[in-house]
Amino acid sequence: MNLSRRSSRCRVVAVSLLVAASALACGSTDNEASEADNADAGAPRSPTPKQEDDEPEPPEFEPNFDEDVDPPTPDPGDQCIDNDDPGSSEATAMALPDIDDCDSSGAGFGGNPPIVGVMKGAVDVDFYKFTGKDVVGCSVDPFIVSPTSGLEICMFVSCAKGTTNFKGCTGGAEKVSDIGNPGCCVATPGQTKLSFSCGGFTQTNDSANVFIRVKQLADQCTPYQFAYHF
Ligand SMILES: [Ca+2]
Ligand SMILES: [Ca+2]
Repeated sequence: MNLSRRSSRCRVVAVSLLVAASALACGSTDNEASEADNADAGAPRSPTPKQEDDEPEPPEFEPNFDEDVDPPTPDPGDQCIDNDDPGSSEATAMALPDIDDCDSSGAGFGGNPPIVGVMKGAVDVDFYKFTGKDVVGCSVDPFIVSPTSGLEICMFVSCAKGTTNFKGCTGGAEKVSDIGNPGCCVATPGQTKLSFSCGGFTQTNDSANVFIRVKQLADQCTPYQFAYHF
């Protein structure tokens, strides 16, 4: 399913709910007004209901998956084409451009294209890596999201300096990679965000090497895409 389409559908639902809520609020105000009119003089007046905050929450930075850019699904009869297949471990991961912790520098964010690849059968494992830089003015919150169905997608971190103090996942589940890097994994379509810090009390820079692992359970040919930021 397409996330942007789903999120716009959610906005439609949210707007509809707001309209419905306003209609209800108006209705109850009218009822209260007529009750107040009918009430005996001196009866305590019910307090004015607190005005609901109508301002919707600003949407979280949304990845720009392009539904038309989804890699074409190979014909079932055809061979599974898996060009530029990344390696299956941290050591042989495909290098992605380094980014900083401003979310707009991530793949699939800020107008940058998402990463696309192919899962070829049940034994294919695709590893990617990039360095995330902790810069002034933005916050370190590694995040990954994929609209593709049937994958397990993980993000593992290893601090550039000092020990990696892993703190947990928002969405997804905590896992450790084969070589011991902590991280978060999620079944797709889905998303997960990592929380961690680097070093001890004197270490304030949370720049880190980040590894992304893509697997699938089904033995099939699955073109996929994902977006991330650091
Ligand atoms: Ca592959
Ligand atoms: Ca960030």
